[in-house]
Amino acid sequence: MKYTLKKRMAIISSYFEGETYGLLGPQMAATVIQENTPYECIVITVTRADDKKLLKKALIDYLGVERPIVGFSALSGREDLFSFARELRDEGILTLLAGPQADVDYLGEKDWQEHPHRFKGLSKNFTFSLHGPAEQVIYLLQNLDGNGWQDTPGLLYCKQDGEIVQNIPKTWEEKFLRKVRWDTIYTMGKEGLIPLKISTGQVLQHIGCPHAARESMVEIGYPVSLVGKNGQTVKLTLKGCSFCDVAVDKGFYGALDMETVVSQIHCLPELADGRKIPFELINENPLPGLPRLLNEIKGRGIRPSQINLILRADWFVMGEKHLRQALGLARNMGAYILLSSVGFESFDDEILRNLNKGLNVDTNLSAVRLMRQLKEGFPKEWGYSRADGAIHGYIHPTPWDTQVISANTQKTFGAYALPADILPAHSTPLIIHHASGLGDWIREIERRERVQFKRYGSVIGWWRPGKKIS
Ligand code: B12
Ligand code: SF4
Repeated sequence: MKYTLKKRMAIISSYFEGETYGLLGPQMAATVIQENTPYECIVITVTRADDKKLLKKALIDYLGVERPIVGFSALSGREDLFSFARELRDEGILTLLAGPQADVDYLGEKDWQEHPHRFKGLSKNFTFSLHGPAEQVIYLLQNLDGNGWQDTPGLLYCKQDGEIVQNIPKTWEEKFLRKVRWDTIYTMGKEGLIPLKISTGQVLQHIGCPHAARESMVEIGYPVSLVGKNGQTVKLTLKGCSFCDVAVDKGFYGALDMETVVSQIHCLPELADGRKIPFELINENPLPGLPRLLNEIKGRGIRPSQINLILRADWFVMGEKHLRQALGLARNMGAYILLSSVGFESFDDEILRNLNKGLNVDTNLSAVRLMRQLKEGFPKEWGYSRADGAIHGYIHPTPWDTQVISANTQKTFGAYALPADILPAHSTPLIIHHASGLGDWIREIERRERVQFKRYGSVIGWWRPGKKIS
């Protein structure tokens, strides 16, 4: 790659081998940095298979000598990347943890000081952490000389005595969410960094999730691995699904205005025929506004090729009328709508309750019926199945699986032929991030039952019965 003479910064993100999707959060942050500071900024995708020695060499070649800064974002709990950050920090590079969960992952798990088996946080791996909107980094980069950086909004840093200081973050400002440069993303080639050509992008319409705006009191059952505790529960006040760290990280800020959304769509790269590349609309309840969005982009001469939707089953069923209208418009515009992921999560009511999903099996099955019906009416414009490229959410195993639940679930799978088109090739095991609602659930069980569940970095290992404390 060719380098300009500007100061340079890179953002490292976790990635899957062979993939070609863009990374909206890190790429939006890189855009904000390039447009508002003297720094050139690229995003480097790193898979588990990438050789860290080669990566370090490529990174150092890119950064040059002038105060190298490396940001990290969306690391998916990868301990290889936590160690890589620490290695860079120990060699004098300024490392910055940002993006979703940056605050709680830097701080560590609740009360870890009194419970040494808990996740201790990443304050030794990163010089700073920055939680919240990307534009906060502008102040940080402008004030690195002297002590001015200490006032950066959203900044977390560790004082010499080990105390962590946490500044209040700024709120989201739409003017910084309008532009994304999609050509800033790189991958490791044999000789060093090479540009990654992306084939799918993302467009942000909702920050956070409306389900996370509702507070509810939930009773979550004990894990079946704790023998003899059947029927016992833990009462918690939760916002959103109990496993979801987005609910905790972002809550619900609301919808972005139409101009902001259309401006992001405008930024997407084009296919050879001039249509925009497929994009995922980040909005858990997009159907009520979808016909208007399609009309807006049509009116401005933007031609979408494919829109991927990620939805909750209840909002999908409720939005049928709007979706039919949107599919009519899509037909007219030559566009395709893919229901790329519905978070079914389970086909058992007790498990759905423990996940605080806010819906039941009947709603999930109504969604399946509607998905299939729409294919009959809109065969060319509508996709929903695994064969169409959708990966619907199915969380399994969970701490609440019993033989009875498994047998009933298998019956439902058979009765509704779910393996044919709905179920993903592999289920996702329940992951308990330490800062999710289920993190509080498992810590309460540890307290009551005097047991300890093992930590795997920022994730709590619910799958093995806890070790008894004497
Ligand atoms: C859309 C989405 C996807 C898309 C696109 C991914 C992307 N990052 O663009 C797809 C479907 C591909 C995807 C896949 C996965 N995702 Co995803 N995804 C999301 C989702 C719903 C929205 C992300 C987004 O674009 N938000 C909008 C942007 C604008 O907000 P943002 O990311 O917070 O970024 C802003 C700031 O945080 C900041 N910022 C971000 N990075 C940086 C870096 C620096 C240096 C600075 C200064 C600022 C900064 O600037 C941005 C603008 O202000 C989030 C949940 C959420 N609501 O955030 C999960 C999320 C990012 N995904 C997550 C995960 C785990 C995954 C998967 C591993 C899931 C899986 N098991 O397959 C994969 C792998 C992703 C990967 N890294 O390879 C986790 C990441 C957890 C973590 N902390 O590491 C999240 C937070 C969801 C969750 N809590 O589980 N995902
Ligand atoms: S899992 Fe989905 S529906 Fe549940 S709170 Fe998180 S984003 Fe919202």
